[in-house]
Amino acid sequence: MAELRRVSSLLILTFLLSGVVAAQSRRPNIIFMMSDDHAYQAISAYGHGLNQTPQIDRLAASGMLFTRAFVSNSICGPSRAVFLTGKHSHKNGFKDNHSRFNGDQQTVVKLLKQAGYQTAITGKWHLVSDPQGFDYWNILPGQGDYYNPRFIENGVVKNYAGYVTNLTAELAMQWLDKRDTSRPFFLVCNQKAPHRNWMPEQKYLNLFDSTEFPVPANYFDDYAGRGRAAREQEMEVANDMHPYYDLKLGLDLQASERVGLSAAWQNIFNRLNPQEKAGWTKAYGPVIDAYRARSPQGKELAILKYQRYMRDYLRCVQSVDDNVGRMLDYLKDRGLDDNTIVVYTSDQGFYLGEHGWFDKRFMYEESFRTPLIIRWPGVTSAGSRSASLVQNIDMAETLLEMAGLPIPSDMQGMSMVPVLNGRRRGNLHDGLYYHFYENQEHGVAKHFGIRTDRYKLIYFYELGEWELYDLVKDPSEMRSVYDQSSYAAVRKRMRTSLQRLVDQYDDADARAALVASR
Ligand code: SGN
Ligand code: CA
Repeated sequence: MAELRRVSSLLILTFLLSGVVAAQSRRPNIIFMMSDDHAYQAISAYGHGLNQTPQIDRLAASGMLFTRAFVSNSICGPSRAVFLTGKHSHKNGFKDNHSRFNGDQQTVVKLLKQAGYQTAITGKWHLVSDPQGFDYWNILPGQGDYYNPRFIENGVVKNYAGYVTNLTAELAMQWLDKRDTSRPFFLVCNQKAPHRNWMPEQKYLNLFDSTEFPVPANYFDDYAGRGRAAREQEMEVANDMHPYYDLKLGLDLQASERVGLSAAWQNIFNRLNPQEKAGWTKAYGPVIDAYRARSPQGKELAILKYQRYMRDYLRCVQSVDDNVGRMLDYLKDRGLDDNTIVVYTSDQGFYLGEHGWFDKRFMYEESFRTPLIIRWPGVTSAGSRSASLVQNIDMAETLLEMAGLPIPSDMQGMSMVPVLNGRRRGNLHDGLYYHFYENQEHGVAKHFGIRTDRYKLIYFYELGEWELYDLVKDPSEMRSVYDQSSYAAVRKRMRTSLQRLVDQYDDADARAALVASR
């Protein structure tokens, strides 16, 4: 009898365990790809017509594309910290790029790992402290280099020959090759590209040589109709881009030229091997010669800079797109695409000449918004688009729910699952909260604000200046209506809604700034 009981309990145990294993292997794999500074304007699925990204479009064609996805603090490290924690910057502690991430805190990675997921990250990290919660990490130190970069593999620095965008994807796929196939995986593949200083891969050095990109309607913005913040920034293509470092209007520099960003450029250029340098000289030499011969000025020079910027930026995007394709092929070839969720996004948006700018930081649309495409086999309908207001603060909770895990009560976002499965058609959020803290490089004043379906209220608290935009009447945000009497009721309502979000997210600095503004 005792023997029988032992056998039957063993049987039950075996049955239960096999159930656990089956449930685990049914759980979806997740590949999360985040590029750095990839503007939605530079993804053809978003329909801006600048370039072609057939691979990212392929992902969009088989998943859901978000036309109104936003970040909560438009800059690299902070955005990544929000993604990891599902908390706003003032809660996760990483407010600007000079912060250091406290890796001891709860992250979506750790929660997935605890639940049995294998976890890995390759490429850009930018959070200073070592990654935690990843079984495997192979990250770029700081911003990383485009050519022949160093990576830090689980703490050990190694040199690689090649182009960073290809390497980041290859390291990810090599890890996938080695993983334990009996368990689901969570793989983060973060591209450095197309971050400044936009150094394209060899094979794309001549792409777009004969393309003249359309200059944005507000490229020559005079910043009238807004406050000081827009006027006083230092991120204008025409005035703040460096001739060598950014625009490659000189390659191998004279010793006397090698100061400041010119020296930085020379160091970066010296990472190229002789063959690569020769390729660059061949491709850019004629451009440099033509520029020197003509020596354009004024408006002509401003447009030339824009064209130089767009060509290199979009060439970098092309390699990103190729590698998204390699990743999708990898999944397909191994029969993994049916059970793997794929996310493509950027750490924020970017200005491609709108308002005359490059870079990000502002709560204005181009940098506040970010591309977001999610394919969840069996859930997202192919080629669907969502205009729901969603934010990077929602990503951690979304991934947890996708994996069937509970959502910790201290996370501050909302799961996007109801949007992904089509049950929720409207906005996930009534209002999105934003707070930017880093007034250093590029001179963008600190600000916080709220965006609703139609309006955006921004408070530049260092300047004591408010701005209000009616996004239906003025989608390019050229004219603040904060002081217009016809918007008095909107202004009042928006200030109340902002106060509510500040309280809900418990942002003490913003609360104090609001009190002081009364
Ligand atoms: C660097 C760039 C800036 C850029 C920041 C933040 N300057 O400092 O142009 O805004 O990174 O970018 S550079 O001279 O070093 O290229 S972020 O994506 O890392 O937040
Ligand atoms: Ca970035």
